[in-house]
Amino acid sequence: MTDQAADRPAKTILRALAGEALPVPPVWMMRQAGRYLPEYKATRAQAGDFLSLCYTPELAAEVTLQPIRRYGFDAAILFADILLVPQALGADLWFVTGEGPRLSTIDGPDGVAALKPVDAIHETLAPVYETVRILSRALPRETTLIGFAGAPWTVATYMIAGRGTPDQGPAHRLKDEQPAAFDALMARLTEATIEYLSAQVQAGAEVVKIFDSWAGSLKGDDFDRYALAPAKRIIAALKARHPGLPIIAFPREAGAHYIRFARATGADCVALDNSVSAEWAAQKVQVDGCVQGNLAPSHLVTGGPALIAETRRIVQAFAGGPHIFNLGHGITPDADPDNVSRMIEAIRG
Ligand code: 1CP
Repeated sequence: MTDQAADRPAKTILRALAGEALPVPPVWMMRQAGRYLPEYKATRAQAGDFLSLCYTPELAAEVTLQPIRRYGFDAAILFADILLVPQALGADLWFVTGEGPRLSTIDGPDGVAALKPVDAIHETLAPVYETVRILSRALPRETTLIGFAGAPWTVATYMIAGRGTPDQGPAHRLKDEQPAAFDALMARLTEATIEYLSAQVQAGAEVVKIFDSWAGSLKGDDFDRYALAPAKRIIAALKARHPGLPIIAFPREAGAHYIRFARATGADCVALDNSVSAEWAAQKVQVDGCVQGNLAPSHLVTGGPALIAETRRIVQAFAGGPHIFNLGHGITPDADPDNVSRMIEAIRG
């Protein structure tokens, strides 16, 4: 008699992250819990506002589980936000409906000096760890739980400007005009990110992902110094504390830098935005390990034959190596939930 439990293959996401090319790639979506889902909107209304949703473990766990129930994704991503870390370091944070996040701003050394020490973050972030604990008990056994944080550069862009910016101008100015203050902020965020992700792993996260959404605005040496080096430091520290922990990194719009980033940071997987072609990335990036991506989120709004053709093309392009199917960026609120089902059907056939 074979032992069914022992025979069960390891979770598909973990197999892909370990370097296995699977006949059907595992799939999840960035922002899979979100406003395109009516059940998300209902739970968010129950929470009152976005931050209350993030800090109420039962409700944050509920919205994390909603897309798993509806679609059977291979991974669940913790519901939280990258801007909870600045708040835990003492920044004011609020969300303006229909506009996005607002924070108190940092424009020099005094602002950095006023931040709380890294050890203090757990006080604010404890509910997030509780969400992870609830999820690690509640998820189906085949579903992988992904924790996450923003990368130091991306988080710094919001802390410096006090909001999202099209070109990250204020952060570039602080970096170029007051490098000591900027470096101190980056150092504090790098250490806070290590502590935050490590606590998520202790609570039950099986994989962590580092989102550097604005890495593309770092050019030349700046990319190495402020995107590649912090990622390398965070990954090395996490792997020293949690041997074997798989890590996904997303240096969005890194372009040709993706190749060096994948080799140099020690990430087990790089997430690809949709500005790079799957065929290029298969040749240049996937040779160094697992890749994740890279369907343009707009296809989930427009649907039709283009959604199916593009989904199949990406699956085909990456079929020769380890691949986790995902979008090139987050799904948008105007996406049609039925198009997500059609995408999954095109992947799993
Ligand atoms: O109205 C609402 O309900 C809030 C919309 C929303 C959601 C659903 C925000 C505000 N954050 C989130 C959740 C979130 N954010 C997750 C949860 C898990 C999931 O993917 O399902 C994750 C991983 C994030 C990460 C995040 N937040 C990033 C990095 C990824 C990316 O999309 O580039 C960034 C840049 C943020 C900041 C942020 N939070 C929210 C918004 C609208 C933004 C972007 C602001 C801007 O445009 O600059």
